[in-house]
Amino acid sequence: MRFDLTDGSFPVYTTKRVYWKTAIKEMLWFLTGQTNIRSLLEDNVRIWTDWPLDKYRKATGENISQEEFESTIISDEAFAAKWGDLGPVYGKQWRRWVDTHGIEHDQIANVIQTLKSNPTSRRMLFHAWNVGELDQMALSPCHMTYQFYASKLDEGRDALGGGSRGELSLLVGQRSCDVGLGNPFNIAQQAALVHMVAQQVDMTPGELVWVGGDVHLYLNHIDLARTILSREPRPFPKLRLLRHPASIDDYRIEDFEVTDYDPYPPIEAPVAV
Ligand code: THF
Repeated sequence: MRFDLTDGSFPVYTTKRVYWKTAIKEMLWFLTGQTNIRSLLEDNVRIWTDWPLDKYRKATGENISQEEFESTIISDEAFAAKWGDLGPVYGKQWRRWVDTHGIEHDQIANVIQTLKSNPTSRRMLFHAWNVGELDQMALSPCHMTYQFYASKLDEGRDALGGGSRGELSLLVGQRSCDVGLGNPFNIAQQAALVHMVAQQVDMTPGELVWVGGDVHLYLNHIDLARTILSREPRPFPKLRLLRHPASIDDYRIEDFEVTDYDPYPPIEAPVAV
């Protein structure tokens, strides 16, 4: 799939309401390098609870409710450390990939540095599929490779407007995609990432190109899919960043302003664990 990100276009699907703030909060959480669901829950994001909850129930035999599990994660730091961590998932690999010499690599900082210093590089990517650590992850990464590409570098700052150095695009390779629940989130957050990184390197957003490997619809999402197919898509909303944070680490959810979002009603569906 290809999504035009020029002129502030922000591909949040309209055929059901997508909770784009939750999706962006998840992206900001990845960028912090954290892998514990505690800070997500403090931010009222509950989309990762099912996996630690399932593990807790199986390990203890206790049939604790989701609400009680979540409130204990928030109130009890030791409990959160023991039961809220997902292992070396996205945030760890993005910001602290450990190589065979024990050296940590901040893949995000490296990409941004290269976009600033050598934007024709063919190595501007980060990857989450750390083969040696897959067995420690609660869930192996679904979206894996993020490769940036800068074009229109020679058009001069005035052609693109706003003193832009060029146009920034992103190619995402995703091995596994839950069409009903995950994909609307993933597309919105990946588009948001292009807007953020472009701002950090003085470029303008170009295109999000998304490649899915195993793209599946769960059987208990059939009604959701039928409803979505019965709806005529509306134009995508616009995204504006209200502030110019000093670095990729300084974004807050309040910095994202989405306008002209006119979705159809939300559709609830269960997530497969
Ligand atoms: N596993 C499966 N089976 N599907 C996924 O989409 C998925 N993810 C993450 C990890 N494993 C996955 C978790 N991401 C929702 C959204 C994203 C998720 C998990 C769940 C979800 O339930 N969304 C609802 C409500 C959101 C809310 O609580 O506000 C929705 O209607 O959008 C894909 O990365």
